[in-house]
Amino acid sequence: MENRLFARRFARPACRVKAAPFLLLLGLGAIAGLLGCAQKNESQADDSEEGYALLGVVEAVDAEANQLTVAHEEIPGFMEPMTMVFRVGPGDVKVVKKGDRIRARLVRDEDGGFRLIKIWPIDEQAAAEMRKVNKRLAKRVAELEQGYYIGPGEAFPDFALLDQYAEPITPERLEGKAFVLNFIFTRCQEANMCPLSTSKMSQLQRMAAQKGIEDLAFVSVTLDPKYDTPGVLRTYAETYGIDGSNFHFVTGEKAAVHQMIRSMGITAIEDGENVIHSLATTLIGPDRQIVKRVEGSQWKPEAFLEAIEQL
Ligand SMILES: [Cu+2]
Repeated sequence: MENRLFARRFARPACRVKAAPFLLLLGLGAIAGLLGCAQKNESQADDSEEGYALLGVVEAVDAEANQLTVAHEEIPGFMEPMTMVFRVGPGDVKVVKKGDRIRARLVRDEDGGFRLIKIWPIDEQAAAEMRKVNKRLAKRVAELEQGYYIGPGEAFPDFALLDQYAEPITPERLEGKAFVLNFIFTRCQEANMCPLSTSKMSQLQRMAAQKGIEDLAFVSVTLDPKYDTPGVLRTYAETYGIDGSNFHFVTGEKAAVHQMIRSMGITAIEDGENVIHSLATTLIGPDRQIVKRVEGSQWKPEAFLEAIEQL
């Protein structure tokens, strides 16, 4: 097996496409124009700095009112440790459970109410496990030559990220399943880019279900891990009416997500609340070999369904 992989890696350089020199020739504006998803940047401020950093333990979840009761630690210069009720997003009340330790940003609503955004569950043990796996992803990316990515005929890299249920997603969890992978971010305003891509993934999921195809999964990796928490992705998936049983919207530590983006030859440049990005859709076989890759948003669910049926 090792020989085969070894031989594959060196025998098939043609399946890696040289992309970077082309991109380097283009200015930022040109990339924005060509690749879409460019929105006017209203604020230059780094939104990770919005509000106050908060650490706490969830004491109650009110799914109806979209509120969490959180016993939080001291917020230096702002608040003593105390238990209070916070407004949160509709996805957050579904992802976060009583007893969870969380980190979040505390902001004020226009009416003065307290709101938590960017809510992440804290699980040090799981995070350490995931970092271990993502080190292998980082190593794989570091081995890629400038401008090359991991393409058809090669093995899909190791990774460990979190889905819209805050459950870890790894190739092991997808073992024995083919999966279709793409990249999106929930704030994308360009109808022809992420929204279209998500609609097509959802369409492909329905088509495959109608054909009775099992052992198939869908993975959409965020291009905006700073904003797209599991809770935000949960709301996004539900807005599209997606069956979450085999469709994972994934996020995680920024470095790991960016390595995943890089490994698949995607460009993603943060620009305020927007991400200027390219797109690609990839089919990975149950043996973890990359089978098919289509650049941009013009891929056809029918063509992917056909490729899936041929696996
Ligand atoms: Cu987009």
